[in-house]
Amino acid sequence: MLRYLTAGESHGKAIVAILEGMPAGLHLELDRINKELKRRQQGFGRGKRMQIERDRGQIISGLKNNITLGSPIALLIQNKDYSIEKLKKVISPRPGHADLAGFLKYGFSDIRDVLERASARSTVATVGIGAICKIFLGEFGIKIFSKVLSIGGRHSKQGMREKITEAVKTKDTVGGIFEVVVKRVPVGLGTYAQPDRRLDSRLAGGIMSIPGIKGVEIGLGFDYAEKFGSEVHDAIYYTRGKGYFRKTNNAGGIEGGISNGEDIILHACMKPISTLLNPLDSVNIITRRPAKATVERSDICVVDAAGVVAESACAFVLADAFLEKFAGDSLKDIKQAYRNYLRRII
Ligand code: EPS
Repeated sequence: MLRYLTAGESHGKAIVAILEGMPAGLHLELDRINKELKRRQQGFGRGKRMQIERDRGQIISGLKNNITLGSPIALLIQNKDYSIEKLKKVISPRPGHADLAGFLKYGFSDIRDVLERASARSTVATVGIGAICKIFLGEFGIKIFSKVLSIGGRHSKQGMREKITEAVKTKDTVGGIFEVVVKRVPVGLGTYAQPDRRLDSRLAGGIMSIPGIKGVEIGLGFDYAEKFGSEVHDAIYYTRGKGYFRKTNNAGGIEGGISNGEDIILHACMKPISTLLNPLDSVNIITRRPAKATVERSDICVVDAAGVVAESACAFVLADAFLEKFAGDSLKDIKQAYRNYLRRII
């Protein structure tokens, strides 16, 4: 239904994304996209690059007078730090990064050719696309939020800040866990009918595609493994007018690969950034002798930003699943299909 492609190197001219399958008739304001891009740049522990960039999108196709045409939407975000040709060669791979595997896979002589595309800079495109999907979902009252739950094992706001400050002082990095919540999702997005169409596998895949993510949980997640069925499954109730509902939401809004009408709740774990100012042991790829890993400008902690990117990844998956269920070429047709469906199920 919906698909997108991104292009661009971290220090290339720009990051580009093309979104295809957005219906005609959706009102898109660039300001809304730029607000999301700005949210991605924030958070305690970001590096110097975020002081250089002022990420702003340009929509270069698919829109007329701020209304979508149903044709592909191309979004371009320029890099202020366009310097790819001038940057020094990288010869000691960073443990934890794509550096070594990418270098061996593609047969490069400079690890920079890996890291320029493997960089989390590409998440600008995910957020741009996600912002458009959020505007679409907003037409149906669906809203997506995220928050950081812990940093380096600390759960209080003060504790999280302390952990990041400690990482800055010790020239280290730190990861954490964030939560994504989606509200007012209708019953029936995704399906058990094929493994690749399950909503849970698609959401988990979307979040796992963000650099640095090492685990995703839905609802109770790994805690399910420690309980009896009678303790965890969400009992079903019905009231006239309100329809079916639950008093608990351990399933995180998804059962059998289908949204069940409750909030969708996801948790994800982000590893500490792999560029360390106090580098780990590595190997020089030219001499193959021991060397310290490359030190590049980077961030100390990006869990906050990862939450924003994950909101976007989820927005794309949900917009795709929504269009699958309520297919139509124009927003008007989709709204009609949605109304008919709600009338039937309540
Ligand atoms: C990022 C841009 C990058 C990094 C970071 C995220 O900019 P630069 O490499 O010029 O400092 O700050 O990327 C990574 C941490 C990574 O591992 O790739 C951004 O725009 O978010």
